[in-house]
Amino acid sequence: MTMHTSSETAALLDGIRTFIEPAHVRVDPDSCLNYGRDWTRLYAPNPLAVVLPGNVEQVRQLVRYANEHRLPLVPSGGRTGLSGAAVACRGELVVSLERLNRILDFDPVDRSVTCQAGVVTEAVQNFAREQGLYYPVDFASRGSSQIGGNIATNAGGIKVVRYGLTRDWVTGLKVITGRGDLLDLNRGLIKNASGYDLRHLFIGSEGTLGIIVEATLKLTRPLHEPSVMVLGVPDLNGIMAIYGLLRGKLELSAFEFFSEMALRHVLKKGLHRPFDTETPYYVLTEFENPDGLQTDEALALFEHCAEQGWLADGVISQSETQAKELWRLREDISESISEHQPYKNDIAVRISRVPALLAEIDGLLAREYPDFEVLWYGHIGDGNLHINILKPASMESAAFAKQCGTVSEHLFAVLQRHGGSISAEHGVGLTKKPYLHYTRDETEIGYLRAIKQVFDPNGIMNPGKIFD
Ligand code: S2G
Ligand code: ZN
Repeated sequence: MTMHTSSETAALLDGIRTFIEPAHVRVDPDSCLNYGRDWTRLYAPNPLAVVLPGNVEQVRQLVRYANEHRLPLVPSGGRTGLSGAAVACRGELVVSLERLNRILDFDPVDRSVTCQAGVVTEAVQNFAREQGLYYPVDFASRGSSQIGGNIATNAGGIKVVRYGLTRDWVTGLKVITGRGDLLDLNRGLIKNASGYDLRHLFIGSEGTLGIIVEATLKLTRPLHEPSVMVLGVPDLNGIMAIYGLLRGKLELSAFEFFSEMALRHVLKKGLHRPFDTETPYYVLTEFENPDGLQTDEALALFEHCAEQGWLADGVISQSETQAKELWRLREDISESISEHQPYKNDIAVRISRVPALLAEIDGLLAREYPDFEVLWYGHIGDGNLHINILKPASMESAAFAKQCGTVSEHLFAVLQRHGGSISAEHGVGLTKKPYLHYTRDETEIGYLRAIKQVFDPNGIMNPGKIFD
């Protein structure tokens, strides 16, 4: 990374101020701290400056200027990422898209909305609801994450079992490539067999190929009166047996799990147990239940699972309010444990491999982490497990991260044998970069580098993220 003298830095920033308003070229410590990091707390933010372009043309000019001066750029959305992809810790220029925050178009025939990258996820969800439609990509950080960042990490969340990932809902994408070219990709078409679909390269690219500035998103009909069931599960094996039964009978929109240890952290924040029975694991599932017509079926399935010994207790929501309260038991986990600086795993295997993987890693983690609190939760219905190891208060962060990193090698070796991914939805960024080879082999990583070379020949786009 080129280090600049203070006079060189001043000249560089003055050059930017010739095409971006000076008020939006910031060097104050607060801006550098807040815009230089994401939700990981493992890296000291250290950006050269923070720039907030006000339109697509300014983004394009900035990328061209950055190429001319070999100035590394870190695109920045809501900075809710958990792998360090939006961290600027090596003198990069942070490019915040927050001023590009307008919903530009809606077409009721296409059932699509076009918005700028800086629109907050929840604003898109609310806009869709106002049109009588639904944007079905949903997760706990919806109130602060931005559409551009969701696309750059191909965000998943809690409805993937029915609606898939962000990738499945992007029908158009405007990007500024690392060369400073504006590409208008797919333009909202459902069908377009005109060669490589470059849109899908940018989805999940974590800012390493260019900057997403605008997206056209498909919308769908709303869920009809979803009901939520929370089930008390005695052991991990029952979870996927329950899933196999329910998914064939109910229109599931979510199938999540969490451990008793995870639940206790949420309960400490004032929420109530779903029922009196305490079990090692819990399942939270949501299914469409218009006019309550599926309730009898759900209760019959519950009885069957109980007879099989797969569950020990359960509750089904009787109102939208209760459904929301039950969801909080799952969705509040991440925030409830953040004070413990958790080491996060976000792994995925094919659904068919979940039981075998659970059996192998349950023993491994108990053996490797005898003294740490290990929390299990996640989107088990799509094969995605979040395993968070809480840092003991007495332990230094660096020593803790080192020890967890060592255990990760064992965990990822098991994962590799099951054909899994070291990162299901949080991306690779900086935290998972050392382990990328467990999921992508050297030949494949060579192709990733070659693609980056095409879109970002001067290596200014989020350098050091995903791979070096
Ligand atoms: C979740 C949120 C981040 C985390 O709760 O599903 O993706 O791992 C996570 O705490
Ligand atoms: Zn998740």
